[in-house]
Formats: sequence, C-alpha cells, structure tokens
Amino acid sequence: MTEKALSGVRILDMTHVQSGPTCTQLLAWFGADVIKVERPHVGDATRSQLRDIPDVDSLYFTMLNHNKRSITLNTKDTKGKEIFTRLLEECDVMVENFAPGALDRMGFSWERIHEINPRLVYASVKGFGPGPYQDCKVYENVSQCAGGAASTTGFEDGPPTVTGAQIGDSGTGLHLALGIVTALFQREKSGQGQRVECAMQDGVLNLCRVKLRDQQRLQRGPLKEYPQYPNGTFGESVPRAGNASGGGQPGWAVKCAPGGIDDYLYVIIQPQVWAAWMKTIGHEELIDDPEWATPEARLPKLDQCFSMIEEWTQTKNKYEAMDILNAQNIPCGPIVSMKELAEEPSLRATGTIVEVAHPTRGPYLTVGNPIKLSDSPSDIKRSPLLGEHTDEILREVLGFTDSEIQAARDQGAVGSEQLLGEMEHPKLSPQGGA
Ligand code: CAO
Repeated sequence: MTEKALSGVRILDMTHVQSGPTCTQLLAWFGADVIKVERPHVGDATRSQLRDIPDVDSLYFTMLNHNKRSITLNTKDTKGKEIFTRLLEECDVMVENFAPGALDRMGFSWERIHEINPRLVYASVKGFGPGPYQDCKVYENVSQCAGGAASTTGFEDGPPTVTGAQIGDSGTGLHLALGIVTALFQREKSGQGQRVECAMQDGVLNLCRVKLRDQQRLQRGPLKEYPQYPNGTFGESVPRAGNASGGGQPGWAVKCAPGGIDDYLYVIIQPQVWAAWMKTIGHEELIDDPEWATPEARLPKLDQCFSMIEEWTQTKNKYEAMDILNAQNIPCGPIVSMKELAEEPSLRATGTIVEVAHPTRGPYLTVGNPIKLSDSPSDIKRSPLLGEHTDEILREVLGFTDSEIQAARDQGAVGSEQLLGEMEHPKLSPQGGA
C-alpha cells in the first residue's frame, strides 16, 4: 500500500460538532492517525442530532468523522487526565473546538500542554479571536453573521441571509487544517510545536474578502456592477447584491425551461464574448452598437442585458443552454440541485461523492476528499462507533495491559461502549473499514 502524505502523524482529536471535525477528517484522509476522544456514553453531540434512523449515528456525525478511531475518555476524572496526558505525549497534534475556557477548566491550558509535549502542535477553533466577544460560544450561522457574510448575502429588499455552504464551520476547519500542516512543516526545522488558532469570524471574513474590497471602493463612488446602480441608492455599507457577480465581469442567474425551482443558469458577460452572446440570442444589431458594445456602455443597463439573455434561456433547459454557450467559450454554469449532485456520475467517478457502508445504518452517501493528491489518494472509511477503539488505542498507543484497561474502565475513566458495541453491532471487517 502507498504511504499516505501524513502517515506517521498522530492526532489527538478533541473536536466536536462541525468546525473541528471537518479539519481532522481532512487530515485523516491524508493519512494521519486521528484519535477522537469522546465523553463516555455521550460522545460527540452530533451522533444523536438530526437523526434519520433511531439509535443509529446520525448522518451529521458520520459525514464529518470518516477515517478516525474513537476512544471514550473522561478527561475530568483523575485517571482519565492521566491517560489524556499520556496521549498528549504520544501525539503530534492536538485539535479542539470547545467553548472558550473549557480545556483550561479541565487543567490543560496551552502552557501545560506545551510543557507535557513541547513538539506537539496545539490547534483550536473558537468563535471569535481576542477581543470583546472572545468568551462567546458560536455556531455556524452566528459566525456567518459576525464575519460579514449575512449582511452581504441576499437581495436588497430582503433580510440578511445565511448561505447553505458552511463557511463558518467547514470553512474554518479548512483554514485550521492548513495552519496545522504549516506548523508541522515548521516543526521539521525548529523541533518545536506551536499554537494554531483560528476564529470562525476571521475565517468567514477571509472568505468575504471581496466585500471588504467593495466597502473601500464604496467610499470613492457607487459600485457600478451592483444591481443598485444606476437607479438605486447606496448607503454607508456594502449592500446585498442579489446574484450579481463578485468579480470584475457582470453575472446573474437567469431562468431556464421548464421553469422549476432550480431551473436557472448563471451567466457571465465577458467582454470578449459579447458578439457571441448577441449572435446566440438573436440580437446581432447590438454587437457594434456604441450604446451596447462596450462594458462601460452596458453597465447602466445590465438588467436589460440579463432580461434579453433570459428571454433566450427560457426557451432551453439549463443543460441545453450550457452546451450551446460552452461551445462558444461563453462562461456559464447551471444551478445544480442537491438531488442532481447526489446522482451525478462524474462526481462518483472522481470520489467526490462516495457511497460508504456502515454496520448499523447501512450504505449512505458522503462527500469525499475534494483535495486530490496524486501520490496520496484518499480512501473513505466509515466513521467509528462510540468508543469502538478504546481498548485498541490504550493497548497499541499507550501499551496498557488488559488488567490496566479493565482498571481504567472500572474506575469510569474510559467508557464501556465497546462491550455494548460487541453485543449490539455486527462484526466489522478486519480492515476496520466499510
Ligand atoms: N470528558 C469530560 N468532559 C468533557 C469531555 C470529555 N471527554 N469532552 C468535553 N467535555 C466537557 C467540556 O469540558 C465542557 O465542560 P465545562 O463546560 O464544564 O468546562 C463540556 O463538555 C461542554 O463543552 P462545550 O462547552 O464546548 O460544549 P457546548 O455544547 O456547551 O457548546 C459549542 C458547543 C460548539 C457552542 C462550543 O463548543 C463552542 O463555542 N466552540 C467553539 C466554536 C466552534 O467550534 N463552533 C462550531 C460549532 S458547529 O456549528
């Protein structure tokens, strides 16, 4: 078997919900040994959230925790703290996204962790960085609101709107993963671990960078590519721009046949394809008309441009329109529904949509690793059952004997879920995979 990019890197995963787990899942896909520490008998809260099958790990959990091992450990118990300290000594990275102060209350501040293992990279997600809100608990949509996404998303006459893309959670998880591998790279030279922090507000703002660009442009005049120009008004802040393009070329989502809820095509009017556009939609007379022929001339009447285009797209379905436009190098893309994505053969072929088998829920679909490494392909393995690897980790990573494991269990430092698991769940494949 080919060595994976992060083979040999061991990660102590104290993450829960979405932001932290997306980060450690990525690292696991790249080959790191990710040991997920969960509270005995409780586990990550998402195991039981939004359940579609009674008593079975939810899709919320399974889709965020592939390729990990699970140990249940009470890190507030004296023996549990001792085991946790030993795990810190054996790991390269620790990742957590508890509420601010939770880990300090457990007795594991950054200073203490650094003292236990100076080579360890300690990474955390919090809602906010240092400042007035540093002690707040934060969920996805709060961060979208705090990071500038909600105030700039939606239509001018509607309320601030959050996006379906989990830019606060999964977006921050991505940022954190980059921070971790960068810190590991620096450790190669320095021999020292370091602290990696990523605030969800910062992560969202980073993804809203173009809106901070527009905030500054607004001070010098109206944002001409926004639908508010030229007939509407601008206030002091960047307004919601509907479906207008965030880039330098005007774009909009136009309706297609047969007029269903997702029958739209996103079209872009690149200057170099203006003639091709006009020929396609039957308005050759505008190709050289000085009132229409240049981007500057079109700016005040972009709404009319998109209306003309829409008259044509409404006669085609979104894929027919896309085929005709693509053949002429006109940038555009269909609005694709989740149902269509789930059924798209090309995404299955590349491993971006994967069907995974699970011993208690049966097969389910997940999003595989969107980052493809030619020498480190990702094999997607199902998420662990709660505490499935408790004994294995204590034995293999910490060298515990059977009687030491039993003593830790009797004391309540580790959970007894694995025993329950053996009774309730079918035997897993030897690879521990699907
Ligand atoms: N053994 C013993 N105790 C454990 C444990 C273990 N293995 N794992 C966790 N705990 C304890 C924690 O120590 C904490 O206890 P105290 O409050 O007594 O210190 C407790 O469990 C709960 O942790 P929490 O406060 O982080 O969890 P919550 O459900 O109240 O809050 C969340 C959840 C997400 C709002 C909060 O963790 C947070 O703000 N995290 C940072 C931002 C973040 O990542 N948000 C993403 C959320 S996804 O939308």
